[in-house]
Amino acid sequence: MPVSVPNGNDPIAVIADDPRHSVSGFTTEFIRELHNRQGVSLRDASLHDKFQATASAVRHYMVDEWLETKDKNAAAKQKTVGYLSAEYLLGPQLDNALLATDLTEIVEESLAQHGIDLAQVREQEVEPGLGNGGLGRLAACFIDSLATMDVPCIGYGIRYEYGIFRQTFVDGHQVEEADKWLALESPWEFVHPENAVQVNFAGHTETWTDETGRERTRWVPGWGVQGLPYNYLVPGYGTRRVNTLRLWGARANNQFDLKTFNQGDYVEAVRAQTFAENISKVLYPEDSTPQGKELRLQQQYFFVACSLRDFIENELEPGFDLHRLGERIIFQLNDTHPVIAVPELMRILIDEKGFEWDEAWEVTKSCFAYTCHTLLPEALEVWPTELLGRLLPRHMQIINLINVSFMAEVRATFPGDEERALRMSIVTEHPVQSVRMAHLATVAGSKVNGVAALHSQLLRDKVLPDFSALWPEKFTNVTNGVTPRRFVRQSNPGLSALVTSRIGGGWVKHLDQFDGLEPLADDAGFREEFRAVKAANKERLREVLHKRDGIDLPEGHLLDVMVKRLHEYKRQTLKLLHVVSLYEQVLSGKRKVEDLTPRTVVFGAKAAPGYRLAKDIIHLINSVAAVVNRDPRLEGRLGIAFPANYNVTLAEKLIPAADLSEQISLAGMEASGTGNMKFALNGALTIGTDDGANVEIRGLVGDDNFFLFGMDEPAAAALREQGYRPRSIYESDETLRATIDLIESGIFSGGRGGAFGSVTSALLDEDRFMAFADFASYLEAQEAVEAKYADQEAWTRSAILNVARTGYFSSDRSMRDYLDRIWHAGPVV
Ligand code: B1N
Repeated sequence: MPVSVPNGNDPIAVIADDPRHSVSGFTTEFIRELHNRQGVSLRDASLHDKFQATASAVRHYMVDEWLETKDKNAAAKQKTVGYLSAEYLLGPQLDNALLATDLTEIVEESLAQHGIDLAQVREQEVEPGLGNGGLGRLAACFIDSLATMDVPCIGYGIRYEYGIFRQTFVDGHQVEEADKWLALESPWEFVHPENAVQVNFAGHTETWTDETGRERTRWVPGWGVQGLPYNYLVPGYGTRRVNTLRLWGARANNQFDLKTFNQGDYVEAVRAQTFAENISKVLYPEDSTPQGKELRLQQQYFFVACSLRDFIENELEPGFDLHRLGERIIFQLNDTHPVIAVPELMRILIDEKGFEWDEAWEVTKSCFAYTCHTLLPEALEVWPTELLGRLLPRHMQIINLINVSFMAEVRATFPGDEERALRMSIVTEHPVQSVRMAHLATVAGSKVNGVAALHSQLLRDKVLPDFSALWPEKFTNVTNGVTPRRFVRQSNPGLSALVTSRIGGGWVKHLDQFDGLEPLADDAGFREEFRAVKAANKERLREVLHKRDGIDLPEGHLLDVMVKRLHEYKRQTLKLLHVVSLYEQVLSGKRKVEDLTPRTVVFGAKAAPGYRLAKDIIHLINSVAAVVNRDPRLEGRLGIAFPANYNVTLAEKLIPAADLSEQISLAGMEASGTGNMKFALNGALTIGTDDGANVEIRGLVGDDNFFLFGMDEPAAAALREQGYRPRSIYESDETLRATIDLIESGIFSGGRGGAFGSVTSALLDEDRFMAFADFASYLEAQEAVEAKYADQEAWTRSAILNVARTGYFSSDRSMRDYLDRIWHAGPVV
């Protein structure tokens, strides 16, 4: 049954006044698309044809508003947010477009009249997986919020031909398959080959004297490529604004290469073209740990050069004075990936527009702000000057010049402190001469922000302390958020309808209205309805996992969910040790099986293909699952479900069904997390460390409604300082020892001991992220979970309070913070 949620006190969605906004109106559009786009009759149409026709017909309803938005922007001449991000993890588009156009019921009815099931049509969509995890999904939430808040924004990024790999399991091991998401074409994009942008690489620089006798520099590139813009519509909710996401695809450029190489090596010229087309071929599947590959730098410069050129040449009126560029654009650097935009803008202003250095630098500083998303030192991008200088010789010069004046400023402010100057330098000499992109971003950006309160504090105090001493006012925090449209309204229709029946529908745009639910936590009738929603969501998940993965979730279990990228710092192993310890306790008779709270632990996690230990952990999880799930001694009271290929589509089904949200990274490691917010907003309770945004979640929901465990960041730092010895914890903690010994016994590897030696010895010998140190505390917190779950009324009360108190984590609020404190921009209506 479709669930109708009115928009509450907000203006009705985009096209309510459109005569096409009716069942017959949609049917006309749909049949026209089937005929004209797919070239098939309804009788002969495949399910895929029906999806394509549905999607493109729905898109019709947004195009007028999209064009109108462009006109509005051009007339208003206000500041645009240029969000520069190498990743956008968009997730499926159809439901989002249906929600924005308020067409869900109309389309459902129209298709049903022709014997077509919208649910089946929906399943045809392949999500654009153009991101790895939280960073890419955050970018997608932010552009949704800006459109909804009527703020002009262009999202700029890369149209990867292959998104994040598809994960499969073969004998419990992760195997990657290419994500050919474009194989059946995307109905959502508009490509404009006529607006292709030239992007150059390599070559050399030379000086020349202009008419005024001034010495100038120019870049004589070695090869080039064209960037083709692919436009995606980003509709706001409950507004007429439709913003643009502009993703660039690389195409070979004949004229340029052939001219350059003509007299020389023709074959080399053609080879270089093929090679050029690889630039937008594939998303690097590393989350948090960039590998410093040349192709990645090419990708970064490629999309940034296209985007700057596009904004300056196409989005500003002819004759606009670029000295005032900062009044019209703020480029937000989503981590260091787009930071090469800084020297690119300098190059454009100086070499092409004839600016003096100081003028160009003033403009550049006003056009950028930088968001840091990590604390892991290995995640801070560094490019060898050899590589940068070879690929982008002019940019390397400019970076050196920026560094010269920056070093002069440091030395003037801290005379005689040469060590400080070396620590702060943009160019480091060790281990090889390299450019630290985070330093460059911090020097150039008007603001630098972390993504949760704790993270921003650690960023100031531990990652960039010298910079925060020099420019304290540059540093700020903006806690991440998630879009309530996708992650509550679309993904949890049951909860949406229930909430709307009590507090109205205004929450979809004003999530702080969730606080109106607070008194309902004490209403037994509401609690019962709330539980019924959760039960229905679990049932829906059971159907999805059965069909998608052949997994049969047991009924009536506590659903304990840990979904995120596989990384040691996130500590999936700690979760697994908990499961193995429960199993061990039953096997050894320390715990009666009937004392186990019936529980299914759900994992979802991709490992970077080159991250050996992470892949071994996946293999271990699958191996434990294979044994535990089949052991009759557990009487079906404990199980593991590990569906392969966790993605946005699955997240939308999994999160609304969860009871318990696992957010168990070592304190001080997870910059923010955003899954943690999605679970809380959907009424799961969190078991978590004092890390990232968990700190703020706990502060808002209260200690009674959150299961805290483990060391806090200062405690973890102190333990590391004093010398951490995981093996001594293993020796002194009987439960831990029995758990590790059970893994090493070979029981999960057909009797073969040592099969998981890479995992156990990483823990016993090093345990970089101190899982052993937090193990006892984690088990204790899990006992508290079981005690609370046994009292369903108390549990539900806490779950409702989690929903009621976490409206703060709307990405609309994050956007308001960026607008007020960093961008100094606002809506255009
Ligand atoms: O960004 C998210 C945060 O919520 C997470 O805590 C954080 O881990 C994540 C290189 C990254 N940080 N760094 C990356 C991704 C891809 C890549 O190639 C780094 N992702 C995060 C949103 O703030």
